[in-house]
Amino acid sequence: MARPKIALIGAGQIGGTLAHLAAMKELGDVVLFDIAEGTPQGKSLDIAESGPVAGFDAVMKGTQDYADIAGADVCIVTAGVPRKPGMSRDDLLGINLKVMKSVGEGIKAHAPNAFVICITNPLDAMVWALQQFSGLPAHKVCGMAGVLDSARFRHFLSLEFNVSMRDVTAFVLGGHGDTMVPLTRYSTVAGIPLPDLVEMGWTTAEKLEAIVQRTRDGGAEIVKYLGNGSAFYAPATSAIEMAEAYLKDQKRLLPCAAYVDGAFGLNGFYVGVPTIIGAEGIEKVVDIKLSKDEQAMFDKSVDAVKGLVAACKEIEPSLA
Ligand code: A3D
Repeated sequence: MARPKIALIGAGQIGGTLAHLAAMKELGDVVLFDIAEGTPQGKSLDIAESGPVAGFDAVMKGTQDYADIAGADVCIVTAGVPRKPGMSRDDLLGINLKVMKSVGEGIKAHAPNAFVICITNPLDAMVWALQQFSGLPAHKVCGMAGVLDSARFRHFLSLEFNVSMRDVTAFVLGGHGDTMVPLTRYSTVAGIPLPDLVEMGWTTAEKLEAIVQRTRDGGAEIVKYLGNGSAFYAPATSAIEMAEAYLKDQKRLLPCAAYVDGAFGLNGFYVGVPTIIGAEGIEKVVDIKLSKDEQAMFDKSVDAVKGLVAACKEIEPSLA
């Protein structure tokens, strides 16, 4: 049986890391597409040349031609521009919306059966636009943010509790922006919910609130350090987890930006929610119960995403 085909649209910092991870994990053959001439070719050749040492079998190809993504099983989209210090994700909307139009049309023409994972910011609005431009079924188009935001939360919690990151589970829902909703009640250390750990004296409510805020600011913290781009190792690792769940039909329960129609009181809207990812794509949106406070935070986050979607419709009337 032929290996699965993974198309990476955008061969920048995240795209290159995705290609390396996909090859190292032998998820399939990789096509790296970018408008920057030479970049995808150079990165694919470099990764291919690591193959004999690392010991993986995967064909790597760099291209400027959408025809090369034909028949891709998975497309991961990072094309566009990242933030610079002082910018919010929302400042990228105008320029990245145009990029989503060309990428959506390329996927529609050459890889209409793919499972598409968008990473380009502002995430929730871009994944919505990408689904509209590509015309693919909504359950086959999703966005990566919740896995990353939850990973950041898990990392900070493991430092606070001095326990292995593997034993910390966490849920971050809502839009991928300043209004994201880290759910402390659904986050645990080996099953012990965070509010119980506060009662047990492992941490204080104040410290927990500071960790929640650091999670919300997690992207900006890295943008500030790097000075000329945004995070790429953890974002790429998170998207690869989602791609693997699809390719291996793992039925993973992962938070991601998915099309929600009916659950959480939403009708036809992309936002970060718990989902099950398997061979059918987004197989289910898991409608968990939220407390009054959590629902209010979630609603605020949804309103922020609605504002971005309205801005997209103003810029690109064909989306209205
Ligand atoms: P970067 O290293 O600049 O790579 C982007 C690549 O896209 C560049 O190589 C460009 O040449 C290429 N590109 C631009 N326009 C097109 C086009 N029309 N078609 C094909 N390729 C094009 O950025 P990056 O990899 O660091 O980040 C990529 C995106 O991910 C940015 O929008 C970031 O804001 C976003 N991002 C999202 C998260 C989430 O958690 C959602 C995290 C980190 C970064």
